[in-house]
Amino acid sequence: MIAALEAVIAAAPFRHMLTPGGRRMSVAMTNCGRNGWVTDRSGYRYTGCDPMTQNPWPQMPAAVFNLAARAAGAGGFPGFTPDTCLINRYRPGAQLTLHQDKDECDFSAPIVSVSLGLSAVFLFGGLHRRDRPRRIRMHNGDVAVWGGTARLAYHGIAPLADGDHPLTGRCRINLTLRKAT
Ligand code: MD6
Ligand code: FE
Repeated sequence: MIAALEAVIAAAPFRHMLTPGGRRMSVAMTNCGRNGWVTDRSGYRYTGCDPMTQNPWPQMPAAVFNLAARAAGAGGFPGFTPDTCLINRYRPGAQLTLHQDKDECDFSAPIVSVSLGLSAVFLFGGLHRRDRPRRIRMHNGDVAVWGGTARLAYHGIAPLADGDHPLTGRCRINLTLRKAT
């Protein structure tokens, strides 16, 4: 998995995107698959090309697609065909504030999330931002399948604690696979 991702990252390097409000995200991101999630001053959206290189996003490695499809099936969502894989890199201190994933066209498809490297605390809230989130530790190799009534739940990642992981060094990598279009 890591070897396949290294080729993706060589073609579409990690970058810190800007929120629509102009803030630099602490999480560095890139994508593979037919669509890629981006944010800048004009908002959140999916694009077919990497705005940094103008090239189409690198193909989704088969190992990544197959893992996601298999995990979704095991979680009760057979026939998942993700067309996008967002790759998030967290260094110590990086975080993702509470948000909903709602830039996709079809909320009947689940999301599959794969955690690699350093552990993180996943904040899993409810359908309203004010709902107090549960804290769930995500470790290397953990896969979360997320859909149905939870598809639009608020969630985030608490600031990453420092550490050193044999697979990734001083970072956590998260893959978030979705059906965007
Ligand atoms: C992360 N994940 O784990 C960020 N979104 O680094 C997400 O924002 C996420 O893991 C929707 C469903 C699953 C996720
Ligand atoms: Fe999310």
